Amino acid sequence: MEEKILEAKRIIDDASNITVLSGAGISAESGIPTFRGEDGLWKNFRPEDLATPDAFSKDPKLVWEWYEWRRKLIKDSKPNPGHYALADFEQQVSDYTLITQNIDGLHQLAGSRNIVEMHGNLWQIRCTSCGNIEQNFEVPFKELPPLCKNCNSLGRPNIVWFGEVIPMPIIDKSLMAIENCQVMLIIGTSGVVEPAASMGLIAKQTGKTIIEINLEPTPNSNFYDLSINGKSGEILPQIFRKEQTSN
Ligand code: BJW
Ligand code: ZN
Repeated sequence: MEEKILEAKRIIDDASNITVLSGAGISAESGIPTFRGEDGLWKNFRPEDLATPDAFSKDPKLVWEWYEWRRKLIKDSKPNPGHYALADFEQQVSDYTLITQNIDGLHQLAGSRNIVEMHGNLWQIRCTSCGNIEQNFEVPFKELPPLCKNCNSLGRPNIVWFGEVIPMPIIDKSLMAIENCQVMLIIGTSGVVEPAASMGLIAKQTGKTIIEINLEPTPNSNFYDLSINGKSGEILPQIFRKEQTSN
């Protein structure tokens, strides 16, 4: 492990353009459940009942109740050392993009700036009629389901559900960041949900060095240049720690 962390440090020290792809695992140490695995959300909830456009048209209130529960959970949580290590690192490197599949907003709270939110944001409501997007931090909601401030139509979470297309500007920005980087860090994602899952493969095909940080091996681990298994909240601060120089 120590050896792998030193190797990651060496790779990162030599790079001036870094792209990160993060997933639910980076927020696990903030107490936010991941999706898959033993304690994952999909153990107790069926995605087809809660995270698809069909589920929302059938029962918007049920879907909103689930999101309200998650908003409460996330509002009470804080960024962890992994989020902070990435935010500090952004200040030290000339080109840096953080692509996140997370909707929790914890990277922003930690101070990260150049963020691409692939799957949307839990704190935004999008009108199903006029498309207006509103920032909303109410927990609990004054009215459920929430209505659009512009036109009073039904609001929905501004989140990409299964079967929905990720907005093209988001895909473009992600691909551009991958194309331009020298090193890609893939942190806390199982790598099974497309199109995020293919981002690492695209980076690899275009000759980038890829470092994965995950509690456990993933289906893509063998494909990457370096795969470090452990908690991102413990590993990231070690990778980005600046050595003390004596003078
Ligand atoms: C730690 C840790 C610690 C724990 N430290 N690590 C091609 C092939 C097959 C299927 C498809 C395909 N293209 C599209 C699809 C369909 C679908 C898909 O991919 N399905 C697969 C599941 C098979 N994709 C879509 O529908 C996407 N749309 C799309 O592609 O549009 C075009 C299209 C449409 C239709 C047909 C064809 C093309 C949209 C996907 C949207 C995903 N949205 C979700 C839910 C949003 C709702 C919500 O949050 O409320 O986003 S799914 C869920 O998974 C969530 C996450 O962002 C996403 C990824 O999960 P993530 O982050 O990887 O979490 P986990 O739980 O899976 O993994 C956590 C990891 O952390 C684990 O590995 C742990 O080990 C690790 N870990 N603690 C470090 N402390
Ligand atoms: Zn509206």
